[in-house]
Order: sequence, then C-alpha cells, then structure tokens
Amino acid sequence: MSDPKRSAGLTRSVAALIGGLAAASALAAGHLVAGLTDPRFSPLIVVGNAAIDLTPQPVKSFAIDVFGAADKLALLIGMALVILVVAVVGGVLSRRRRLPGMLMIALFGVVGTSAAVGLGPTALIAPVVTTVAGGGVFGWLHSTAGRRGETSEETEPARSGPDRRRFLGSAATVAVGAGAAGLGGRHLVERDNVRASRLAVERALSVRPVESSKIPAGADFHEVGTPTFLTPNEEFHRIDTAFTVPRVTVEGWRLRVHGMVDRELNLSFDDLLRRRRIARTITMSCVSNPVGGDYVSTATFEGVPIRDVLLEAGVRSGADQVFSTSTDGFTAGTPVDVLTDPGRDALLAVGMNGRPLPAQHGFPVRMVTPGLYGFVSATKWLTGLELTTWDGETYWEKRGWAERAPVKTQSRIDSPAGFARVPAGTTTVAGTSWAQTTGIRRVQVRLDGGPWQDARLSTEVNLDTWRMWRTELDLSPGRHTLECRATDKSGYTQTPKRADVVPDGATGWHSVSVTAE
Ligand SMILES: Nc1nc2c(c(=O)[nH]1)N[C@H]1C(S)=C(S)[C@@H](COP(=O)(O)O)O[C@H]1N2
Ligand SMILES: [Mo]
Repeated sequence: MSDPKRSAGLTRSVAALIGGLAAASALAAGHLVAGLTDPRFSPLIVVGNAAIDLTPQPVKSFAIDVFGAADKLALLIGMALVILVVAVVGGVLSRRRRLPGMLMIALFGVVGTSAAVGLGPTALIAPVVTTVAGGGVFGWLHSTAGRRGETSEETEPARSGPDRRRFLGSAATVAVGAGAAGLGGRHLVERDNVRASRLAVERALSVRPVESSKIPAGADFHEVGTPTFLTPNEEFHRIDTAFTVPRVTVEGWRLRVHGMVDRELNLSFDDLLRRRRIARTITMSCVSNPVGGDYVSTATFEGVPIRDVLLEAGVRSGADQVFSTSTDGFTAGTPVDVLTDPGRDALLAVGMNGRPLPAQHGFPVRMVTPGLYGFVSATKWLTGLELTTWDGETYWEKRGWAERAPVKTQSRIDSPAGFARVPAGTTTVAGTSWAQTTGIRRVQVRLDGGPWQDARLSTEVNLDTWRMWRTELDLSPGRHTLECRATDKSGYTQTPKRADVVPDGATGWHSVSVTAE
C-alpha cells in the first residue's frame, strides 16, 4: 500500500518521544557499561566532570554557596535536562527523515569518544556503547513509528490500531529497558567496593570511637546551640571537585614520595601502617567558608606524621613545597616548613573519630594540616607527595586562589539564628570561634553597635581546634543586631573589613539580626 500522505512524517509528540527515549537509553546503556568496566567513563560522569572544569570560578563558588554539598546533584539534574531538551529537538527535526537525529547522535558519539581517547582501551567501551545504543534505539523506534497506518497533515495519527499499539509497545519496552540499565549502572557505579577495605582498616586503627570522643567536659555549649565539639563523620562538611566519590581500595593504594628527595619512597598501605601513628584533634576549615558559614568541622584524626615520612625520604635543600596529588586530579602545594614543623603534626590520616576515613573524606589516606585551609593542605585520596620548589601551579592556584593560605581567625554566632524571633528579656547568645595553631584568647559580642562585652569561652582542647563561646544579652522588644569578634593569642582581633573568600579566605564580623517580642 503506497500512501502518499505518509511523507507527512511523524507527529511532533511521537518524534519528541523518540528523541528523548533514544537519549535516555544511550545514557543508561553507557552508565551500565561504565559500572561494569570503569565508573569514571560513564557518559554522565565524563560530561559532569567536563562541566565542572569548564565552569568559571565565580559560578563555581556561587554553586557551592547556593547548593552546598548538593551542587553536584544540581549539576547532574541540569545536565540531564539539557540533554533531554537537545534530544527532543533532535527528534522533532527528524519527523520526516531519520538522518538529522542520527547525525546528532553520531556527533555526540564523536565528542564523547574523543574525550575518552588516551585514557586506555577500556575508556572507549562506554562511549561507543552509548552511541550505538542511542543510534539503534532511535532507528528502531523511528521505523516502528513510521510503519503506522493513516496519517494526514492536519490530523493526529490514529489513536488506536495495531501499528499505534505496536509503537507504544516498543516505546514502553525501551523506557523500561533504559530505566533498568540506568538503575543497574547506578548500583554498580556506587557499589561500595571499599567496604572490605574499610573493615580491614577498622581493625588496624589504634584509636577507637570511644577513645576519640574523650573530649573534656565543657568543650562545647551544644545545649545552647553551638555544634558539638567533635563533628560526627556523617555531618563533617564535604568540599571537593570530584563528581563521583573516588573509590580507592587499600590493596590498590600506593603513595609515592619523590622529587627532590634523597631516597624515593613507594609505600603500600601496610607499609604506611607499620610507621609510628598518632591521634590529633583538629578543626578543618575551607577557604570558601563565608563569614558565618559552616564549612568548618572538627575530628580526631589518626595517622602517620607527614614529617616522619619526609625525613625518611630526605628532603633535599632547595625543596620548599610539597606538591600532593590525588586520584581525582586535584593537586595542592603545601610549604615543606609547615609539614616538617615538629610542633604542627600534619598527618597522613587513616582514621577519623575512631573510624576509617569515610570514602568521601579521602579513604584510604588523606592529608590533614592544622592551621592551613583545606585547598592547600588536605588532599584526599592521596597518591603522591612530590618535593619541589614553589613554581608548580596547583589546581586552585590556576583558578585564582592564593599560594599560601593560613586559616584566618574567625568567629560565628550560632544562636539565635539570623532573623529569629526570640522572647524579649535575657537571651543566651552562643557561637564558635577558631584560630588554628594560635588559639583563641577572647570573644566579644555587642548589641546594636554598643560596647563590646566579653563572652565566656568553652574549655580549651588544644590550639588547633575551635572554641565555643556564650553570653547573656538583655533584649528590649524590637529588632536588634548582634555582632561578634574574636581575638587570638597572638593579640590579633578580627578586622571588621569585609573580604570575599577569594583568594585567601573571608574576613569581617559575623552579624545577625533578630527580633525580640
Ligand atoms: N582529592 C581532593 N582533595 C581535596 C579536595 C578535592 O577537591 N579533591 N578539596 C580540598 C578542599 S578545598 C577542602 S576544603 C578539603 C575538604 O575536606 P573535607 O571534604 O573532608 O571536609 O579537602 C581538600 N582536599
Ligand atoms: Mo576548600
């Protein structure tokens, strides 16, 4: 039967559905194959990482501010929407002929595959499967839909009939298949292949959770709204550029200490554990923490002093930077004098609050350096320490952040929260302050720009950890502004001058506005 009206092509909605389903199956198939081979090469992850790399720094900081740890999920959803829109447009352009859609899939295939070229043969499997699946599904659905009965330019195609049903059946099969492949892929990509490793490390730790929580009484004012002194691992802030959490096993881990050293070291995890281990309670903070922000947390870390390992390797004279590397492509530069300072105890940490490091905090081994922001000193999923001079450019330096970044003295009001309504009269104000390696001498609070009054400080645990504070203020009914500022043990008092987080950390006083009634 030769029906001239058939050349009218597919309806717009069918064409759009075909485009969308082809894209969804392509990504799902690629994700599944990546789960079976190497998660790094999933099309979603490859595109996601490229998007993170291409994102201009201000947008990146904005995303971190707005989405916090959920920034990567937001990126994933955004990417999925963009891909869907492109696919739907591709489908609609292919109402009469398959070619435009096929060309678009081929183009995506070439881009995806070329991104994987040079990463080894397994890297090519996922993009190739993605492309073939996309093209196959598109072609198949397109011909199934084209085989239907009457069509006319003006009216919708028959809403019933065997051909229509056949197309809907095929579409449903593809949707279910794509869903299953996508879920299977997600399961494989996120499967905890480091679980067995973590159990082995658990047994090797010398600090147990109970011991690590032996913090003197009065170290926090949690009862009036400050954080607990130790941050539970699950609540510890997480900052990194890794789109998926790297899953590094203990068996696969090695640390190379090289560059300007007398003897290069190449340590397995067992080699590392055989060395002297210590535990230190340290407050870590991120340079992207705005005034009043909560990218600051405290844990008891157990690990091998970096100083021991560097002395063992023998640092040659002239080397003043340790350039650290990681499985996720992150790099950091840390001054040798800080890492070898016997009073500082920078660690190759394996334990956190009596547990093995969680995967998202760098399992199996990360750096922790008291007194420096994380981006210059806290490399997670650590793979190498290269002794060098200061001319190497690190991940964040290339993006406009500072080379040296000691943590700035800061304080924050935790309670009452900004814009809170509180009963008029005596109100407890409480918060946190930190000045790692120096220690906090005093925190002061003032009401509506009036005189500063000293707050009561919590018990000091050590100079590398935060110190909570509390005081009472008398609030008359109405709106009030509360401000705080800390003075550290060097005598420095926080400047009121507001500075942005770029390039080396925010300054300014935290202030909150509350209403008493
Ligand atoms: N491998 C790797 N290590 C990294 C990062 C990263 O992106 N990749 N981010 C750094 C930054 S900017 C900070 S603030 C700390 C945060 O450590 P956390 O996530 O355990 O709090 O890790 C540092 N180490
Ligand atoms: Mo950071």
